Amino acid sequence: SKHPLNTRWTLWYTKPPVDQNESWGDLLKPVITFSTVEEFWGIFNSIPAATDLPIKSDYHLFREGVKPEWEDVANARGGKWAFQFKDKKTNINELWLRALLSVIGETIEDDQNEVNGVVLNVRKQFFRVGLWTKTTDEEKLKPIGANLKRVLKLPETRQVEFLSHEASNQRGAKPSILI
Ligand code: M7G
Repeated sequence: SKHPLNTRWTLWYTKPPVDQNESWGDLLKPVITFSTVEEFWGIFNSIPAATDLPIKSDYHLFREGVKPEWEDVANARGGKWAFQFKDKKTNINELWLRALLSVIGETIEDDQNEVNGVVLNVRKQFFRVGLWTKTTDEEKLKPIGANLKRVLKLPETRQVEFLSHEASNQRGAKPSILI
């Protein structure tokens, strides 16, 4: 028998632009929706690993019905905890899998339903993992940020940064919370 997850999840992919005319909306597409542990592994084992993705692509894993955009009502008043891995020796494939499992297993938060999804950005100089939340409420966010640090195996001396989506849209935005 299959092992159901608490909620259904949709994997999205952002492909790198081939020309300047392609907008964010043209590049972002849903790939597949699933609701069991077994389906998750089937999908994970058949899609390219993080290290095989082209630069400027993203994976997004979000609760079904939530688009991985600031504009979605579930995201609009929230933000993201993020960390950039700049060291080429980082095992990003393992860390991304750990992030995915903590989100679909909902071990990244205790019962609050504050996490909407998780994003992997593949960029020229780094991989960024971002954990998207419903709120910007510091009391609710801090334990989630601390869990993300543990999931990403970050030492105490490294910090994850929280930025509200509202602030992300402004130039020179500073992280509002560090943990
Ligand atoms: P990014 O992928 O979050 O980070 O944003 P990066 O700067 O490291 O690449 C890159 C660009 O993608 C933004 O400046 C926006 O033009 C676009 N973009 C990213 N996100 C997450 C959104 C979104 O949620 N909504 C819209 N409209 N554009 C977005």
